[in-house]
Amino acid sequence: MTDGFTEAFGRAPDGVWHAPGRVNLIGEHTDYNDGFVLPFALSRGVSVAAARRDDGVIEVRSRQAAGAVSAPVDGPPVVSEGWPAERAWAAYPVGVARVLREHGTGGASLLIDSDLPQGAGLSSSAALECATALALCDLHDVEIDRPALARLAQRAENEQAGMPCGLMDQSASLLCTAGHALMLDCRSGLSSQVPFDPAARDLTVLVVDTRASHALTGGEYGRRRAECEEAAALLGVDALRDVKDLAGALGTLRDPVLRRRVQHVVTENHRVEAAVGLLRAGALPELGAMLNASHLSLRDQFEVSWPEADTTVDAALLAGARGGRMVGGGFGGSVIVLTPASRAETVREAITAAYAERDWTPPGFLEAVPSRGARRVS
Ligand code: GAF
Repeated sequence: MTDGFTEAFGRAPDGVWHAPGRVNLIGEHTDYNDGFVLPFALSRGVSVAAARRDDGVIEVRSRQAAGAVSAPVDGPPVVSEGWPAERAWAAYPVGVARVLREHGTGGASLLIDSDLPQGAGLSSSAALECATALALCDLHDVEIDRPALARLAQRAENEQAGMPCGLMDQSASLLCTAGHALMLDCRSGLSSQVPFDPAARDLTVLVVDTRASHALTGGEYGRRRAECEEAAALLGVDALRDVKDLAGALGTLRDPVLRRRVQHVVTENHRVEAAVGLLRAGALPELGAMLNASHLSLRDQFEVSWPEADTTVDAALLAGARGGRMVGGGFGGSVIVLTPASRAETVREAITAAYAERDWTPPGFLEAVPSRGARRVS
C-alpha cells in the first residue's frame, strides 16, 4: 500500500488503516427496528493508505477503480450532487469526510484497496467508511469512541450515500474482536463479545458468494424499512423491537404484508437471543437450527431471499450441513453455511453441483474465521 500510495500521490502516506467486512451470524433486518444483531468480522476487508492534507480537500483513489476523485470536505451531501455511476464508490469516503468534518477532521489523500468480493453482501461499503473514519480521526488528532464512530459512519451512509442502512455493519467493522461474535443492541448501542470459535468445535462456517450481485440502494431495502416503520406506528410502538405480544400484534394488523414483516422481525430478535445463549453454552452445532429458521423467515415472511440463496441452503442441508441462511440485506449477495468441518468439502461440492445443474455462474467460497475489527496497521 505504501509504495502504491507514493506512486499515486508523489509522497509517502502517514499511515495505513484496515477495516474488515462482516458476516452476520443471525439477526437480519433487525438493526433498523432497534433490535439485536450478532455479526462477526471477516479476515478480509478494506485497507486505506492516507496522508493528511490541510487544504480542505479529500482526494481518493482506489485499486479497484480507474481515476481519482477530488472533492471539498465541506460540500453538501454527496447524494445531492448527482455523481455519475463510475464515481459512486467514492461517495463513501467523501461522505465520511463530510460528516466527520463537524467533529474536527479535515482533508486527506487516500489510496483504497479491498480484498472483499464486490457486491457479495459482505459489507464492503461499511468497511470503506470505517477505514476512512479511523484514518481521518488519527490524521487530524480527533478522538471519537468506536460506538460513536460507528453511528457517524452509518450517518454518512444514510445522508451522504443515500442508503438507509441500520447500525450493524459499521459496528461490526469497528467493534468486533477475533474469536467472537458481537451481540449488539441497536437501540442502546451497547454490545458484548460472545465467544465464537467454530474450528474449536470441528465446525466450519462457509461464506458462499452466490454471484447474484446485490445493490441495496435499489428500492426494496428502503421499502422494507418503511413497512416496518408503518407497522410500528399502527401498533403504537416506537419500533418493532417493542412488540411483546406477537399474536396480539398480528391480530391488530390488517395488511398481510405488514403482518409478515412483523412476524419476521419479532421472531428474529428472539432467535438472536437464543443464538447468544447457545454460543455461551458452547452448543455451537445447535446454531444450525436457528440459521435455518432465520432463512425461512427471511424467505417467506420478509421476502428478501433470492433463488441462488435458497438453492445454496437446500443443497448444503442435503449434503449434511447443520444449517445455513442468507446474510445481509438480501436480493443477492452471500449465504453462510455451518457445517461439520469433516463435511465441508462435500457441502461445497454439492452447492457447486446444484449451480451447475441450473447453468448458474459457479459460486465462490471462503471460510469465515471470526477476526479482529478495524485498526491502524502501520
Ligand atoms: C444491510 C444493512 F446495511 C444493514 O444495516 C442491515 O439492515 C442488513 O442489511 C440487514 O440485516 O447490510
